[in-house]
Amino acid sequence: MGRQFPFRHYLLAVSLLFPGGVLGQATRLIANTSARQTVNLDGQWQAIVDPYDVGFLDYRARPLTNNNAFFKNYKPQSPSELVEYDFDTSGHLYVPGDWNTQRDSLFFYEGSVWYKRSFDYVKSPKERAFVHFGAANYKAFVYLNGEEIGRHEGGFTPFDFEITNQVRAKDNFLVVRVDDTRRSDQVPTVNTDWWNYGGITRPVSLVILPESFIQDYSIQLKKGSTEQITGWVQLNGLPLQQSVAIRIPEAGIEKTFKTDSRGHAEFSFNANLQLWSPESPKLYAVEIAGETDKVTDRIGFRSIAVQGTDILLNGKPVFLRGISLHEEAPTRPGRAWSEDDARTLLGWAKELGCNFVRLAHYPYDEAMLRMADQLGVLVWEEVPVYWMIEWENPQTLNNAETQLKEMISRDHNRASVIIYSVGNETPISEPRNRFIRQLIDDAHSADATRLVSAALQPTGAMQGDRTTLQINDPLGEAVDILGTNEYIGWYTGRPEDTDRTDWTSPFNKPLIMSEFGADALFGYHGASQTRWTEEYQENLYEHQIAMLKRIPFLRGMSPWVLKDFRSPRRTLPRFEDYFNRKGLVSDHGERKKAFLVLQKFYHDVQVQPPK
Ligand code: GCB
Repeated sequence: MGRQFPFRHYLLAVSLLFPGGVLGQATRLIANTSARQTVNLDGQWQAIVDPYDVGFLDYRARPLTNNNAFFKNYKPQSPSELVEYDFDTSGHLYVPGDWNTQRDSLFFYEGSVWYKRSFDYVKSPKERAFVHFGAANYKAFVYLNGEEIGRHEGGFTPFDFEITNQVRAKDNFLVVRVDDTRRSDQVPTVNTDWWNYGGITRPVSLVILPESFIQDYSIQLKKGSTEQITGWVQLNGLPLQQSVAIRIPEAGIEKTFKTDSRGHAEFSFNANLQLWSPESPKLYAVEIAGETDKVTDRIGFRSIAVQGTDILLNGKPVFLRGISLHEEAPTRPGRAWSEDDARTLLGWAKELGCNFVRLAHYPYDEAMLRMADQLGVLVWEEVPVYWMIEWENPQTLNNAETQLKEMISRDHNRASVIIYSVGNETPISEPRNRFIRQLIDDAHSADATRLVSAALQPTGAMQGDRTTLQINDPLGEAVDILGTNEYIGWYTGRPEDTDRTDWTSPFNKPLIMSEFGADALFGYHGASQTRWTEEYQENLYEHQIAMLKRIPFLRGMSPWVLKDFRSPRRTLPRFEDYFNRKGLVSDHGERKKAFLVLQKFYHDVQVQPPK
C-alpha cells in the first residue's frame, strides 16, 4: 500500500467553520468562480520533473523542510553553495494541460512534477484572496512563497485555498507538486482503461472576494414540483447574519431572506418559470445579493424523477438517447478542459441525435456542464469508483466520498445534471455493497433532487439456444436508475448472439444500457465478421439496437464511446496503438459507419419513442 495522505487542511478548516447537518452541506467550495473577480494564472509555468521525489523527501524518506525542498525555490547565495534544483532553467509546461502530451519524454511518465509561477497582486485591506484549481491529477501539494497552503487528493474535482494572509503585492511564487502515481488505495485504483494524464489539467486562478462572501447556494425546483423553488445560501466570513436577496428579473422574482448566525439561509417560494429541457434549454439569470457580496449565475429549472420503469423529465416520460464520453480533446491529443472542447464534443453528440451524455468515468471540467446546460444535453456524471477499489479501506471510502461531494458541490445548480453515478463495473461482494451503498446515501443526502445510478453488470443463464441476462446486483435495490454495461459481440460471443438474448430485472426501475460497443479502426474495411473493421462495429450496433428495442424497461442508453481515446491497456500495433478504438468518431474526428447506424436509430426514436 502506498504512503498515506495525511490530511486535507482546507477540509478540516471547513468542517470547523461549518459543522455538518445542514441540507446540501457537501464539501464546501467557492461556487461559480468564473463569475467572480479573478486573476488568471494559466499559461507557461516553470516545471521540474522529479521521478524520485527528491524535492519532497530526503534520502531517508523524511519530508524536506530545508532549502532542498523545491517549494522553497532557493537560489545559491554564493558560488560555493550546493543547490541541486533550479526552476529557472528546467523548462516549462502549459497550464491547464496534461504533461503527457506536452513533452515526448513525459508520454508514459507517472510520478511527480513541480510547477512554479510568479505573480503580483495588490490586495486592498478588505479583500480576501483564494487560489482556485479546476483540477490537478492526482495529488496536489500547494505552496505559496515557500510555505505550504494546502493539499488535495483526487484528479478531477476543484479545490481552493485561502491566501489572504500570505499574498504580497510583488513577487509571489506559487509552487505545486503534482503526483499522479497510481496506488492501490486510491480512487481510481491502479487499473483503469484510460490514460493517466498527469498535471494541472484545468485552469488556475486567484479569486478575489469581500470579507463576507457568498460561498455557495442551491437554487433548484423542489423535488417533485415544477412551480416551487427551494434552496439555500451559505455565506463565509463576518458578518454572517445578513439579508440576502434572490432575484430572477426575467421571471419577475425578488425574494429576501435572513441568514442565521452560521451564515446560512434556507428558502422556498413559488415561481412561474419556463422549464429547461433539451428541446428548449432555457436558462435564467439568477442574482444572489447579500449586503457585502453579489454573484450572478445562469440556472435552468426542470424536474427529474422516476415512476416505475419511467424516467420523467418535467413530468413527462423521456427516453435518454445518449453516448458515453471520455474527457479527451476533440481535435488535439490530451485532456479536454475548455469551453471550445466542450462545444465540439457535445456538438458531435447532438449531431448523433443525443439528448443525453454519460460523462464517464470521473467528473469533467465545469465548462462541460455549463455547455450542457446551454446546449440542452442531459448529463450522467460519475466518480472514478472503477473496477477494483479497496472496499475495506476506510481511507479509500473517505476519499471516494470526498470526490463525490466535491462533484456535487460544484454542479448542484446545473439543470443538465440529472444522474450521479457512484461506480462502474465493480464486482459484487459484501464490502463493495457497503462501500457503494454509502456513496448512494451520500449522493441522496447532498442533493435530494437528482437520481443516483451505477454501471452494473448482468449475469446470464442459457436455456436451449437463448440466453437470459438478469440484472440481479443487490445494488439494484438502492439506485434510482439501473445502469448496465454489456459487451455481447465483442468480449463475449458474436454480435448475432444479441438476437437470442433476453433481459429481465426484478426491480421495477428504469434501465439505461450504460455501455456496449466494439473496436473499429477508422478507414479499415472488410467483412462484418472481421475484427477491427468499421463493418464489424456497424453490424454490432445493428444487432445490439434490435436487442435493446426488445427490453421493456429500457429508458436510455449510452453506447461506448463517442471518440477513440488513449489507453495504456491497448497495445496491439496497427489497430490499437494505445487507443481504445470503440469510438464512433476516430481520434482525428472522422465518423465511422456505426455513427450513422446510431444516428438513424436516434432519429427514429424521436419520431416514435420506444415502448
Ligand atoms: C468497460 C469499461 C470502460 C472500458 C470499456 C472497454 O466496460 O467500463 O471503461 O473502456 O469497457 O472498451 O473495454
